[in-house]
Amino acid sequence: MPKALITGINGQDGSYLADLLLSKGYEVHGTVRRTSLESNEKRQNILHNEKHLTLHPVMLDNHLSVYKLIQKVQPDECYHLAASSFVSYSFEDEAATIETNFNSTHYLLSCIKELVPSCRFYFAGSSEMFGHAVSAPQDESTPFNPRSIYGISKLASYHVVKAYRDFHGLFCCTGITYNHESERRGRAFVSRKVTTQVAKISLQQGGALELGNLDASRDWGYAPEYVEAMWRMLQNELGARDYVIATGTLHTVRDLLRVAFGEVGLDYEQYVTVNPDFFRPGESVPLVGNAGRIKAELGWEPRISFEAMIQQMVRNDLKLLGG
Ligand code: G4F
Repeated sequence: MPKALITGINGQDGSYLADLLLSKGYEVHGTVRRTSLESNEKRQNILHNEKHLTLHPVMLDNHLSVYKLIQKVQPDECYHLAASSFVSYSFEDEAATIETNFNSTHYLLSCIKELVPSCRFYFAGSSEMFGHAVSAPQDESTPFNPRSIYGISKLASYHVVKAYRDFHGLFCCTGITYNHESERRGRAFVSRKVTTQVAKISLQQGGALELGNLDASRDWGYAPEYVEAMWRMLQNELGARDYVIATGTLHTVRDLLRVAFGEVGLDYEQYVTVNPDFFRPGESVPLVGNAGRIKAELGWEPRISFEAMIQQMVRNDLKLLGG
């Protein structure tokens, strides 16, 4: 039975990946923060499968803890998804973002090299590595140009992954994922913020919805499909390669509002107010990915449409609220 280690197993992607790997017969281990063990709510994405998982409360920004983890688990595959993942432009968050996102990647790779060099390693990169992109759509050969500490921390990790592949011969690779959403998405991200509030409004449990730039656009895909791409990357017979994981289609926040409010028969213009506090720095070139390489080499492509995904998220939030 192959053994997989997922960092950040209780997050959106970690939990879907755990479901997928269990269904494929893997022994699945995952890291969580110690505080997550004290709260069922923080583990709500994995509670349904928890008895089949082995959880490890580990500080990933501590080298010795990571060493002991790898020594204990001896994984065949490691999916490094844990990260401080909200793209903040606040200076206060910088040190923590770098420590969590960069050091954890380096510590995991250095321990894998020492203890279990045959372990295959996936790193969760991000379209934020393209940041102020030089062209659109972006693919694996587009120059990186991060615009946030989050993007910089991901790009630095990408280079460490590449170095361990090129200089130490490890099977390690980076998936450059664009935004991916689902019923398990955190409520600070715009898709879930909207679908939760739409459900509340429809059930007369909530009022106005405050958002930032309604004309901001993103390449939004469906998280369960993206974790399948991650798994395929570690089975790659061509060797360890980096891939862009995206839909190739842009939608605006306004499109998101139309679909979400439309699902409950309401007009978003009656409920939405714009708050400049939620605005981000402007974008002249949109972040939209070309996933042609992963389609050609691994046969992966997105299936569910943006509209169907958002409608499904609204229906799920209605159900959670008892509607
Ligand atoms: O949902 P968001 O906060 O996601 P963002 O910043 O694009 O980051 C997500 O995707 C990245 C790429 O995969 C990941 F690296 C990252 O970890 C995370 O998963 O914002 C999406 C868009 C932005 O353009 C934002 O300006 O929505 C716009 N937006 C407009 N009003 C808002 C709001 N975003 C949030 N969170 N809240 C608003 O009220």
